[in-house]
Amino acid sequence: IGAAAMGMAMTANAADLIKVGYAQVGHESDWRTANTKNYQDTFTEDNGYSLELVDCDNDHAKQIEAVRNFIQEGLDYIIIAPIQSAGWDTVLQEAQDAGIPVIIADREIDADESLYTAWVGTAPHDEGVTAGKWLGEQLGDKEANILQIEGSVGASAAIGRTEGFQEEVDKHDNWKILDSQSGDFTQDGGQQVMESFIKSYEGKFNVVVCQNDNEAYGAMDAMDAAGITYGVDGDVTLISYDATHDGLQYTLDGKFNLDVECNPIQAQTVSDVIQKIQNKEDYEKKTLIKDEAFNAPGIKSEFATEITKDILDKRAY
Ligand code: GZL
Ligand code: ZN
Repeated sequence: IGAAAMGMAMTANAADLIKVGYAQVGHESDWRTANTKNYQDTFTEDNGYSLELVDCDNDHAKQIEAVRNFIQEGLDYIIIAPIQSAGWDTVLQEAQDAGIPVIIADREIDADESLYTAWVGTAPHDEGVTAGKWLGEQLGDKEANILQIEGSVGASAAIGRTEGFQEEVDKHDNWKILDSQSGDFTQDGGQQVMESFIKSYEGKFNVVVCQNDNEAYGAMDAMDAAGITYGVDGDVTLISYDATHDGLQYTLDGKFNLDVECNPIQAQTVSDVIQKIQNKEDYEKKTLIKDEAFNAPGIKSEFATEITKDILDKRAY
């Protein structure tokens, strides 16, 4: 075809772009930052999209409002990473009535699955089970007095990790979770909760579980300030989740004993679902993003891989 016609075909004008809204949790953690960047790098005009990403600042009401605005704007697709699992039926029904497909991403919601088109995310329950199985393998029949810093209240990522880990705790009659409080997936939250734990339980705990790397950074600061040692050469076994770059660096350095991965690189998988819907092809209702677990060098485990500099350098986030 002539150059002019080719020119027309090549420049996808605004009308051809698929209009996508992403109601993002917020900016609470390095994991979230990596997830946001991944969407911005994937849902580009070159890839045929116009992306409206709204940071909902960890506020459920703001997230509902963002979705309502997407509906008003008549976007083609709405993606939601739900801050909390509860409270979605009404707005999902509104999106469905407006004929806009909704994809739930990253976390889970407590809503009938007929209310959304597809789900792409990870398995926090299994992540919690992995942490518990690894701890059991490493402790043998030694006792565990555990302090847990949970993620954001009502978030499936926190609920799942708590429940999965609890299943493993219940298998050991000499394990006890002394206390478990939310650090809201933030470094400040982790530090504040750990400081209060130290006041109540100093000298009584030998395991700290943080439900994301940023909370673990805060917990390390609090333990450093109290002269409590942790990691492979410390008195306290430190377990974290996310396996972000800095979390794996601490694992490589032996400060974290274990970091259970939760992979934020999910945008391409979501885009693939959208493309199938666009092309009226069959697509999976649910797609699980695979996770691994990494432990400090020198630790042999059936449930985790020894982190190496090489693995760290290859990490996408
Ligand atoms: C997990 C994700 C969680 C991360 C946190 O799927 O939703 O939210 O574990 C993030 O770091 O804040
Ligand atoms: Zn289970």
